[in-house]
Amino acid sequence: MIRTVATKPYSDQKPGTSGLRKKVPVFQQEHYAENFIQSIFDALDGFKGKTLVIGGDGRFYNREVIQTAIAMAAANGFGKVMVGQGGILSTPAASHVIRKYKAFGGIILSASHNPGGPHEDFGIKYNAGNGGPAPEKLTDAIFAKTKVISSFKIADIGTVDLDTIGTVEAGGMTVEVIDPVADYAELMESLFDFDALRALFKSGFRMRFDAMHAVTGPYAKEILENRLGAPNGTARNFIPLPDFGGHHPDPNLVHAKHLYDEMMGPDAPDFGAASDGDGDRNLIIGKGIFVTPSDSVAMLAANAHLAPGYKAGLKGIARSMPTSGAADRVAEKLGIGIYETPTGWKFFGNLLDADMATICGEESAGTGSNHVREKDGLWAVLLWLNILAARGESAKQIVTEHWAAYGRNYYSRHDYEEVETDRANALVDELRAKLASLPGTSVRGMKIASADDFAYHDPVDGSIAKNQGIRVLFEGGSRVVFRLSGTGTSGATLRVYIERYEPDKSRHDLDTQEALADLIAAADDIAGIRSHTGRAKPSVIT
Ligand code: VG1
Ligand code: CO
Repeated sequence: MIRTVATKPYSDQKPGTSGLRKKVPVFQQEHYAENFIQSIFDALDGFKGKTLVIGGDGRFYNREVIQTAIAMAAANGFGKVMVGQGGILSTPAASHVIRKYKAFGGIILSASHNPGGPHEDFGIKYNAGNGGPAPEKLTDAIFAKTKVISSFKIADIGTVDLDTIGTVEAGGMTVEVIDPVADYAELMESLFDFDALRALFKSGFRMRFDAMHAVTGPYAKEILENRLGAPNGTARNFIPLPDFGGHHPDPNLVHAKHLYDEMMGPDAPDFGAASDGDGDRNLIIGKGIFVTPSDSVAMLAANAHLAPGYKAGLKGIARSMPTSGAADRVAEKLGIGIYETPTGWKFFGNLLDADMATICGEESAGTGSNHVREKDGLWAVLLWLNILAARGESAKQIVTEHWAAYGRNYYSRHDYEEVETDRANALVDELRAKLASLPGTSVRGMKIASADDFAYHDPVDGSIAKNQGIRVLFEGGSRVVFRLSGTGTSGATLRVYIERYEPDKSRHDLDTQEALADLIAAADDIAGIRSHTGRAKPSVIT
């Protein structure tokens, strides 16, 4: 039943910020997915007879690759596969299932916030037994295997029925099709005060949750409407579609503009939220106020003790380097540790496992805690709801009170998408070459205090990750950060992160782009963004 199939390596299977992401036609090349999956198994040790969790965000090509992964898991000697019904598991739910059932690890099929469809994006990533994305050491080992692979193993087991919950035998291995929502919903119920949330909705609290035709639809329907009693229609676009209805399932102010407009409108609901393709990101918009993800992680950390799951307080907070320093001020006030990591959730795993951090966050709309080892979109939404219920205040009140207490970190990210790779690399190379000469010089009247290429020294395992983003820090704490995206699938995406701290309460209601105008201009002066990219303005501003 088990076949060993000869294959040739592909040279482009290096995992990025979050797994391997490519266009669907790339994945459809002969043995492309098989090569990568076999390379994952080849880089692992000791899984014979153990359990592998498999699930995806439901995008185009999900079912095909799931069948392949199941047949290859059987051939490689796994004892059991647990797979979400219909091939569905949100990223945080997969993380939870791996942990709850003590699986050896999991394969998550997703390209997250990238669009889906026959000509759009697909992705594969491996999560380890702690439920978290493979650390760099493992992704490097997987990449090394992809370069030398000569065969893969697959079992002839026919097509597994992914739609019927239950257990079947296939190729000497057990396949259990599980309800993708049940375990996750139960976990949320253990962390948050569901009675208080039911009472909130009963009192007439109105909410909009936009699942963007991506994986969180069934989760939001079950938790918000069925369990918490929010009115029918609270969850929008809740049926996962293989092409996300033709949209980018990226919950930001560009791709979820309709939600933003509704929340700023005259008859706005009390609270608006959205999640991305694989359910690990969150967009939070209160009635009349957008909450930046960097602010959101700070505000959630400051108030987390109001939710039952966090009433003992936090051990520490971790944020990715480009995320604003708002969370640092909360950590300082709470007297707990603050950790600054490179971009990508895989860097939080060690801190969470070592119980050094309880809440983690990224400026890209990712927030999560030690309940799983991934960022978690609905979790962030439920924690916000729990805080709103406990404080009896609006999101806007909570945000403005937070700024008054801690000061406001004006923050924005400018993305230049699909820039020619050579031009983007030239920008970065040039910038790197002049880093040493920048400190002490002034741009637009602002003095540069330091400039470097961020390197992370993991305090738990001692590993070092270099070249994780170029930072230019000004006197007074303002900064601009430059890095190239590791999740895009065509050309290069330049991300420019801009931040300025404003302690003065009377200056907390400025327009963000205006408040940052000097720094935005300085970023262009320093890096020559326009001349290098040939773009007059960013493609996306968040
Ligand atoms: C982006 C974000 C990063 C996030 C990653 C995965 O990476 O900036 O913060 O962890 O996407 O998110 P990059 O390398 O493109 O900047 V998800 O929701 O796409 O898995
Ligand atoms: Co995602």
